[in-house]
Amino acid sequence: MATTTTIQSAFAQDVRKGFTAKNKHLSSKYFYDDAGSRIFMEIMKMPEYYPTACEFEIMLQQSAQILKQLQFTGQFNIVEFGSGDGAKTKHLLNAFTKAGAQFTYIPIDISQEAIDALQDNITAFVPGVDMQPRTGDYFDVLEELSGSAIPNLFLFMGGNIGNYSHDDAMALLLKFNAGMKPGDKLLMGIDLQKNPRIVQLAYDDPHGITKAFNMNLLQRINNELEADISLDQFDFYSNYNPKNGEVNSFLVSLKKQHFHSTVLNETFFFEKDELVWTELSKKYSFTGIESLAKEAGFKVNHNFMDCKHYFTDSLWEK
Ligand code: AVJ
Repeated sequence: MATTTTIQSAFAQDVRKGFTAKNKHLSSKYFYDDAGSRIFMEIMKMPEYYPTACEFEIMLQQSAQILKQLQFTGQFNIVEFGSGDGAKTKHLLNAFTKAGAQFTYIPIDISQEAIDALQDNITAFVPGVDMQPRTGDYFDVLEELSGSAIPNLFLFMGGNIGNYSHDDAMALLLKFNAGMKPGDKLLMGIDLQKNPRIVQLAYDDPHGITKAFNMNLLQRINNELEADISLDQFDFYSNYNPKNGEVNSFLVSLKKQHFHSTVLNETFFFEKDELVWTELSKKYSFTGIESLAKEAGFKVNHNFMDCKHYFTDSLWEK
């Protein structure tokens, strides 16, 4: 009998695994296809979604203090993990340049398109900046830099750490730490615990943009895995628990139903009101930040916060 082996994408495999699990789930990393990235840009423009404006304020107003706190004397590298469009980072680079700092900016992103846009954006705003962009894996670049004696500032902005469970965050931070030498710094965007209504509204907005962001996962399954999901048979639910700082987001099946994927050659079944967990967005307390840093082998140098104290760019030292 002939056997056929089909090599399936990570997305296909994760949909198969996540949609047959007892508690259905799909990783939030799959939000960011082209359509999803456009929806995320809409989220960042919403007044309810405070993290973007907060981190922007920190970059605009406190970059000179951040530079001072680094206590780097000569030439250094600024290595950014997941650089995006540089809208916030360009203010940091601009302030550093104006203060006379001597650095090479090394943004790393998986998307070449993102890197190209970033390069135009940064060079227009910070003329003469020494920029050496890379596409691909963060840890390949970390490995590459590890032989050099030049101090590094690593940037992990935007609050992406919030998408990681404690164990996954620890695994990531330990990998960062392993690629750093003593004295290297990590500046990480972290969303802080605050009035629960403010957090709830940011992740369950009245415009339905966050709902569309989540529903796009189903559209993506339809498109890429040739599935026949009726999007109007699913809803979106998001909830902030101020006791543990977790926002958890879900898709909700509005009826007992199934869909079929031609690519996966499989049918997936849902009960009425069954959930698909799509995202964790964890909010930290200062003690939570301290213990995370300590457990991963870092010392917290300083928390740079916006004026409302909603968000911190936390500066850590190895
Ligand atoms: C890009 C991961 C920081 O969790 O706040 C926004 C993504 N999800 N609204 C976040 C997101 C819902 C965002 N991060």
